[in-house]
Amino acid sequence: MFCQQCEQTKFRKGCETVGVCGKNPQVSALQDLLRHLVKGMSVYAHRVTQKGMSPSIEMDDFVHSALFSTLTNVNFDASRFPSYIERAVKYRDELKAIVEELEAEGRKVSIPVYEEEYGQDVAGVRQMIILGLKGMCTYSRHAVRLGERDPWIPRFVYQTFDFLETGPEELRKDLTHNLELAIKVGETNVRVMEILDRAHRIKFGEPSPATISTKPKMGKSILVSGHDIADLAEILEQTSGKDVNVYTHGELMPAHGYPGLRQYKHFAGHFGGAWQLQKFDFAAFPGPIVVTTNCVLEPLRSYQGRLFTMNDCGIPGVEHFDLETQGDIDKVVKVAHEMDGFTHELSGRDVTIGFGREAILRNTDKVLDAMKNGQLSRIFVIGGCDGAEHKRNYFTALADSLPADTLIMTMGCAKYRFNYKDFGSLGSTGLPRLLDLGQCNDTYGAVMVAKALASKLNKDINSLPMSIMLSWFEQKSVAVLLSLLSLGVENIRIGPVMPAFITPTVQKILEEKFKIIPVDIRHPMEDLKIMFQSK
Ligand code: FSO
Ligand code: SF4
Repeated sequence: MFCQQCEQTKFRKGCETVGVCGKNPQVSALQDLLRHLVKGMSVYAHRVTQKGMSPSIEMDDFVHSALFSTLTNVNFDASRFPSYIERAVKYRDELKAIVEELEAEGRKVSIPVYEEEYGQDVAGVRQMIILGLKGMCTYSRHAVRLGERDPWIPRFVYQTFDFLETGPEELRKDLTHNLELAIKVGETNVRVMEILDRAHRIKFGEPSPATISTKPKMGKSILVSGHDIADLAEILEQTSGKDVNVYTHGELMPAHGYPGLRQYKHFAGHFGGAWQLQKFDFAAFPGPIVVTTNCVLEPLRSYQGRLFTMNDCGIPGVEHFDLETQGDIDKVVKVAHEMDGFTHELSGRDVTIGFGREAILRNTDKVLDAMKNGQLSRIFVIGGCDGAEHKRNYFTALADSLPADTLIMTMGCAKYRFNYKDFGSLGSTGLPRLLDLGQCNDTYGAVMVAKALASKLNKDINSLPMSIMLSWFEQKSVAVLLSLLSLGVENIRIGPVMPAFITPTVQKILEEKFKIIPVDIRHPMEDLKIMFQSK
């Protein structure tokens, strides 16, 4: 096996015997094969669209799911991949037949097997393109679950894979062209994040600030983890009136910001921390746990029997269910009723969530006044993921050291490093100093806020007193990074370490062209000084 798609990859080179995440060589090989088949399917799907026809909706949805299933911490179950592979082969053959029927002579497609033929720099950028597509497909999959389907997105995936496989050789091997394509992936991902932002608001209303508790309520309980708010909504609907409380875990915490979900009386609060703590959190939770999407880790035996996965997630020996075909979650409710639930008082803390872009934009004047009267010197945007490594304490140390005249905007699970702290409020504005915009895809909202502030100040977005940090871990953050670059955002700090697929040459180009800055994990205070000097 060889995998270097996430931040924790071994020795910052690649996982070769077994994944640091637990992915075994068998699953890795099946995922490689699946990705390869999706490329092959895309070649024909793109040809079909070029002829003015469309692959089926089933195929479009499949491409989201297939790529989602290969993301970090999504599917570790080798037994689930044959069906993906069969479908990829089936769709590829169906599409191929259409193309060949139309082009009587057929077309021999040369699919290069080894990325090595491109040289390390180009091969790395090609990886960045594919990983960005993976991240983008996960967001698109969430939007489709909410009924927002944009056919252009799978078309773009087909077209991009088609280029990577069969595009003119001189372009395929051209570093500049590949970098431009990577930025195009980012641009398309902005569109996907916007669609997802809209989809959440149409279904669940505009997020609004709220304080939620991590102190559990007495009674039977179900924990829902992952990213998919549509699934959480369905679970809330189906468990309503069934004498069971529903808690969020990990990246589902921002769901409490949506009024459409807060209306459920049994939506009881949040339990636990970020994804990497799930072995402690799930073991301690006295009820069944449903993981809608990533991140899921190989479970401890103590809770394996009460863990359920949905969508493209998979763990061998863990029950998988599909709300769309199965219809209900009575099985999960049954497990909740068989268990004790919370029977005695536990401590907890309050966390403020729900500062979506609208809530912040309504307070733009307050923010601008605070800048003018010296109550606000700088805004720090800390987005992306959390992870197990100690080096991510860089972000905790940084947030801890920010003076009282700063605002912190967060999105994604990176916030779990410091969101339990009371940062107080900003000067006389009444605004909390820590404003959480939501999930990692809500980076879209942060961009909207930055654009609004820049336009009010008659400035370019890069001249704002704002420092942006991306705590990267997996492929969604690759898509987010490419999106920010496509929008011309400069001086993004990336950490805790640079992706293994970015070679020194490519890093130099990104530093020169987009002014990206690798964080200095050992010296957060030095970094902070530089940021206050406006970088
Ligand atoms: Fe985190 Fe996992 Fe949202 Fe990632 S839960 S690590 S970038 O999947 O997606 O922030
Ligand atoms: Fe290694 Fe990350 Fe790939 Fe898992 S997903 S095998 S940890 S690089």
